[in-house]
Amino acid sequence: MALRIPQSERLFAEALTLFPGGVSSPVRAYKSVGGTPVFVARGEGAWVIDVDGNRYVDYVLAYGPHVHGHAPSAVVAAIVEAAARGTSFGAPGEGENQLARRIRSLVPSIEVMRFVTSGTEAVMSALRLARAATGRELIVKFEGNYHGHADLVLARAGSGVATLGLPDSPGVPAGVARQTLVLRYNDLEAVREAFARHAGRIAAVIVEPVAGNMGLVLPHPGFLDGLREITKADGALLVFDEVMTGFRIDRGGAQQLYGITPDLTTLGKVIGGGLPVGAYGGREDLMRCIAPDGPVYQAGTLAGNPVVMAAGIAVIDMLADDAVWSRATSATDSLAAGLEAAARDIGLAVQVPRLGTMLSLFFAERTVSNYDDALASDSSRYGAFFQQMLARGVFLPPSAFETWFVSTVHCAEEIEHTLEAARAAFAAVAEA
Ligand code: HOZ
Repeated sequence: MALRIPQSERLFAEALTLFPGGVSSPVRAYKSVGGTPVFVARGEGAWVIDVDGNRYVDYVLAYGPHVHGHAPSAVVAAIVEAAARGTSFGAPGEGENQLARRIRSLVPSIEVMRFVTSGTEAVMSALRLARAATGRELIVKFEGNYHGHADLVLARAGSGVATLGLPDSPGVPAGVARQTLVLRYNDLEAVREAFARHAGRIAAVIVEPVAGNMGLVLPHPGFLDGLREITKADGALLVFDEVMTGFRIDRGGAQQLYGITPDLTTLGKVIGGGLPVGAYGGREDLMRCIAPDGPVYQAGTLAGNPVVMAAGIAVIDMLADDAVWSRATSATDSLAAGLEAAARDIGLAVQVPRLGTMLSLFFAERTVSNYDDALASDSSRYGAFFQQMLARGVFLPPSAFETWFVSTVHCAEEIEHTLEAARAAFAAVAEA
């Protein structure tokens, strides 16, 4: 089954002369799945339409932000109205208060927050604050967790770094890399040992509470509680990177689902409705260290942008409807169960972890618990599956190390279309 994408091919040929890899962000180049990246012309609810007119059920959803699918009318109207009033002022706006109040009511550990313009910036700022507040320098992160592309968190990173199999951190000064201790996800013993060896020197542990950048990897029971206990006992801070999981694992994020209160949280994606955004926040005593209340500097010309705030408010308000939320989580469960059944019928071993509105697919015999397990899964089979699905009108992340996202407008029709495609795709993969 061949996909006809002459316009995408033409545009990609030109893009290769303009951008590294022909793209503005590496995973989009399809390096690990092969073929020409599809150029998207527009999105409609759960679907995207490419420049050649092909339609696909979309599980990329811009890597997470579109929890209500593409271009929901309430969000579009909010954006248009805000833009008509002016796109940026470099002055406070009421929309910042309105979005912040909503975030705080859903994620109460965020007592005080600051808006920034990307998840990367949120993480950089939160970790600077953690170092300043504790007077310590070491940061603990986990293999396969991705916290954006700042120097201090690039080691053994997931997402595009894993997809492309890149070496650790060319361009990152050795002195910076030495300040980051990289441990195995779900390995509490390794965390205990690190704290024993570096007692009183670790500023923060940063973690994706549910890892979404090596495929979806769930925390083992007790892992997150253990991180909370160990950090507290040592006087280090616990930072939950919920850029991906916020408003997706649960409406209050992974911290709500697991009942853990981190000291600081980073957010992005959903709170901007698909426009560039990030936020970090947490305990008031820590956040008051940020300038101008305190000495820790961080600023941004476009931070708290009124158009972004308007989009975020509309998205969060739509999430308040319980029926809407449970439709999305049920669609995620049906899709995951259907994928498992389809693979089992063909005799293929797959793992389909799912939680909230996130899932992923590993060609693996056993549960994936950490980065080494994810790397050991059969990513070339994933590439073949991806191409089969694309040709059948299903748009998946072009990497085994990215998460699939479901929206509140993925209904029975979209799930059935996807499962029908998956049955044929698994059969083709098994035969290859
Ligand atoms: N690193 C992003 C998701 N994990 C990918 C962003 C993109 O290519 O759009």
